[in-house]
Amino acid sequence: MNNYKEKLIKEGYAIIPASNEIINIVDRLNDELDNIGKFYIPNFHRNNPEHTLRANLRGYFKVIRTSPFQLYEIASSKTIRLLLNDLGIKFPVVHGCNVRVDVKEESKHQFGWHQDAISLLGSKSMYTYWIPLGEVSKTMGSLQIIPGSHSRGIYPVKARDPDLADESKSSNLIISSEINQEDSKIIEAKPGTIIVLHPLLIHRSYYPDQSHPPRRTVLLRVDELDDVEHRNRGYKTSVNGYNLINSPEYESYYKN
Ligand SMILES: O=C(O)CCC(=O)C(=O)O
Ligand SMILES: [Fe+2]
Repeated sequence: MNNYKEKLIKEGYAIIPASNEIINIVDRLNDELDNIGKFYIPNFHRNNPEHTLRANLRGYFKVIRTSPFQLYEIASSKTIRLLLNDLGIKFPVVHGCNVRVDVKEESKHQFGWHQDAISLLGSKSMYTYWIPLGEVSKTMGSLQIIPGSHSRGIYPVKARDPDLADESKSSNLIISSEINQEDSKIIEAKPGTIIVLHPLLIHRSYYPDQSHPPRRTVLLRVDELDDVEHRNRGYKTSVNGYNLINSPEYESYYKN
């Protein structure tokens, strides 16, 4: 077993360095996001948070979230295919593939401490592939994780936006108990790096204290159909409105 798989099993995450293929797609995706931005702000600049903020107020984010073709190029890239194969995913299907653009001024979009599987369900190997489109760090914004937390069970949750959806409907469930941050880690990575997150790893959006260039990322999630326990439970995922609150039969599956 090579290093990254060992890390994924032991610590619940792994960092795969950027391939030339992904870097090339990321460059074109960034250009596309700029070009769409220019429909909203004529001199749109990707590093100016004020531009993204103003564009978002006029609907920019809704347009870019799942639309750019380059998103699907990432999902179907050789790099991702090889990685899925190496991770032992036998029958991969896309659960979701979307862009985020985060600016600290829109802190309501900050996703607090959570475990993805509770909101999204899916197979035990439905990892999240988190791909920054720019540098991520403590000063640029990133993801904060608790290494090893994926093997500490399922945490109690509440809805992040109770006015939008209650617990049984929400796909944004956050942990309601206190989280010890002592052993947390802020991911540092270059554009095109693939950060693989175990579905039970505790993590959250990390926004720096000071203003920062918009943090652009791609979130790809790939489910596994060749899994008898997932199949027996009806292949439930958030795509069809399921989460762990309305589908508690998934609890015994995740606990095994
Ligand atoms: O990208 C982020 O800030 C957090 C997103 C996330 O954790 C998720 O959508 O599951
Ligand atoms: Fe997440």
